[in-house]
Amino acid sequence: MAGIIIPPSWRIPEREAADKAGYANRRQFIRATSLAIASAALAPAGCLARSAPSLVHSGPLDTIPANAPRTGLPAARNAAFSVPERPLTDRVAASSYNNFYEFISTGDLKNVWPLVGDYQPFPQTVKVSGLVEKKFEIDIADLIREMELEERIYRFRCVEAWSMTVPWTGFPLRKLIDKCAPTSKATHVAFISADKPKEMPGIRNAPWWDWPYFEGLRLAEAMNDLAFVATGMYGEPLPKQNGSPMRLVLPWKYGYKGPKAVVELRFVDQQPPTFWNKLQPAEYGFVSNVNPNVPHPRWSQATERYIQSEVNIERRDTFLFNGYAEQVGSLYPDEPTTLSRRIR
Ligand SMILES: Nc1nc2c(c(=O)[nH]1)N[C@H]1C(S)=C(S)[C@@H](COP(=O)(O)O)O[C@H]1N2
Ligand SMILES: [Mo]
Repeated sequence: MAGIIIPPSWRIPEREAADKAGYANRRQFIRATSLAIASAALAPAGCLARSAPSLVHSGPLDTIPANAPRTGLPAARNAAFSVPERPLTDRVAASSYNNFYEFISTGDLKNVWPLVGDYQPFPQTVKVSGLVEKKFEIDIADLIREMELEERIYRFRCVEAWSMTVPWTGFPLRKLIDKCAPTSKATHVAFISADKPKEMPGIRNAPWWDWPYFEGLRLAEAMNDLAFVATGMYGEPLPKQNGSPMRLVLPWKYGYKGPKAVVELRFVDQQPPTFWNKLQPAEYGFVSNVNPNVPHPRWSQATERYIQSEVNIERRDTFLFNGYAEQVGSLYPDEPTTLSRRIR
């Protein structure tokens, strides 16, 4: 199956791709291999075979779930959120160069869309738990239909120093949090992603990782006007590989702070653990604001590869808070503004 997918020439060469998985994969491979060998003896035949996901989608834009709600689409653009200094990323590029480790754990890490065939984002529910007035669980399609949708154009910056500009459709995270009614004891909110090993080959093939994906924010960060729940992009429902049925977009933070396929919000009274921080604390902090002054231990963050399309990739300067200092700067009085080695 992999043989028929020809990686486009714009894919970043492996030596440049500062992938987050590389290190952890190598470190954990040995553990995993011995584990696999040990359990192979016990498991029924076939259980550990790398089952190939079914190739039911013919292209990266063909992965929009047929049963995704379309109420209110295309949503009106909110002119307060635009990116004047660069053009939009081509939508094929935004849906064919992705990070979504639930689907992929080895090989061409960014080529997620051919592996999402078995994933059924709808129906799915989101659970609201922890320090809330009343715990509840609701159908995500119902939630999407109920919210007033808007479109916002945001800069998007991955910690691996590539970036895009994406028109997201969705609603402010604050509106969802208001619905959740956290109690006065809640200081943070944890987000938990879908855990569907039968539909997600990356979870099956890397069972030693700490699934499901989990992230978190201080409540004040989550309530900031920029924090967005995306349920669509480019005027359509989210393609599966972009995080259907709903994902967070926090444009002033590195991409990994925005979990995809969120199925639980848990309100807590202390800083929650996060997926990449737990795997690699020396490289991925809890705060993780985009900051050209704070290099990743293995590469600079001063510039980024701006992916406008598959054939148009430019080197650009990275902005403090990804260009959103005015909106979020006051939340981070100690954010380094000169060259620093501090991981936050
Ligand atoms: N559940 C989950 N959410 C995730 C990830 C992931 O692997 N799993 N990757 C993160 C990273 S590293 C980035 S850069 C963005 C990528 O979003 P995109 O593929 O839509 O550009 O999703 C983030 N959210
Ligand atoms: Mo990322």
